Amino acid sequence: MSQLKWIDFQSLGDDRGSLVAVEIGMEKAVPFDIKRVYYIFHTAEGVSRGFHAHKVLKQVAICVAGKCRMVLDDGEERVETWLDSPTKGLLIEDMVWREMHDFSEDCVLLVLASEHYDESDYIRDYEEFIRRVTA
Ligand code: T46
Repeated sequence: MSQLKWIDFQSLGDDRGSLVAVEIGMEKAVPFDIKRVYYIFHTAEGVSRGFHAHKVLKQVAICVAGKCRMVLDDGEERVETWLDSPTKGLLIEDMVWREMHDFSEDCVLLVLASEHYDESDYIRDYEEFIRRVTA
């Protein structure tokens, strides 16, 4: 994982405040057709989430409020970053292990997903993930 892939969303702010629009099928800021949107919020203090990879699913994670720390691991390299901007999306490709830590109390993590929910797409065992990416 040589580089984190960020997507910058234009802020359509004015003196009333800010607005970000994610349009599907227009400028293709998000490099897949979005089939699902979910958001993670009210994460209890000290709780970490994720700890899995996806076989096929690609996602873009945007912290629309607060912040959390994202760890991405492609089996060769482990990198981490703070998600703390509503105008920056982090692309999470398939076959990348992810962990989310240090959620602020006000964190709302919005995720755009390329596929519908499918539990069979998850690899929740790190040893199995490593076996698959190094096979
Ligand atoms: C990911 C990270 C960033 C559903 O029923 N539908 C859904 O679309 C999702 C995302 C989850 N669920 C159910 C499955 C579990 O019973 O909601 C429960 C919590 O899901 P999970 O434990 O997988 O949550 P996280 O925060 O560990 O992971 C989630 C996504 O599942 C995952 O794809 O990449 O956020």
